[in-house]
Amino acid sequence: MALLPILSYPDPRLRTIATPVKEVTAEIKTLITDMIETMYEAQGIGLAASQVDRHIQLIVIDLSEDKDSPRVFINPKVTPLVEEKQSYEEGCLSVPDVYDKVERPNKVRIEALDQDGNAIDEEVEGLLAVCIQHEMDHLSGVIFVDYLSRLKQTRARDKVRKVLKIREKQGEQVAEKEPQPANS
Ligand code: K1U
Ligand code: ZN
Repeated sequence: MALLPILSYPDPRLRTIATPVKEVTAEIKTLITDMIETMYEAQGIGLAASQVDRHIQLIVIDLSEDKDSPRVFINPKVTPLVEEKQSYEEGCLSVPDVYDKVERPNKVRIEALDQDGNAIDEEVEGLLAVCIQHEMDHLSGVIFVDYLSRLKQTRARDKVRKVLKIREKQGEQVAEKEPQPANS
């Protein structure tokens, strides 16, 4: 098992659109295990492959208190089941220490495959509905701060920069910045 570096806002790689998984290979199974371990270590309740710089349609989520019930969603499709939206305070492992309210439909249908290729078709509400929509956004290159004001986005950028500096000083592993062309 391995811990994977998580990309931080505003890294442009977070804007990449994820492609469908064609086959659950041994390599994808290893990625799933590593993403679950990375999510637990970062104390998150979800993680999209995009956040670890793997641009495929793969999400892991664990809402259990004991962190012993990870769920895997491959090639997920999410359909809102209600028009009304509810506000929920969201966080993001790619935007550390920033929390804000986002409005989303509170009931959705999830269709996907699990890690063994079994079909998932569920109607869900509450935190799972919020979390799967947040993770689906990652697969489309959308980050929850995109729903906030410009001012809040600027503050989020500054906050992330500060948090990463502190983490680097503390010797924590942070994801390398995307290599820049020599003339930039
Ligand atoms: O995608 C991610 O970065 C994971 C993210 C999932 C998420 C949390 C809250 C609402 C929507 C999506 C996190 O796990 S953030 C850290 C966290 O554990 C958390 C933050 C706020 C509320 C509950 C949990
Ligand atoms: Zn996130």
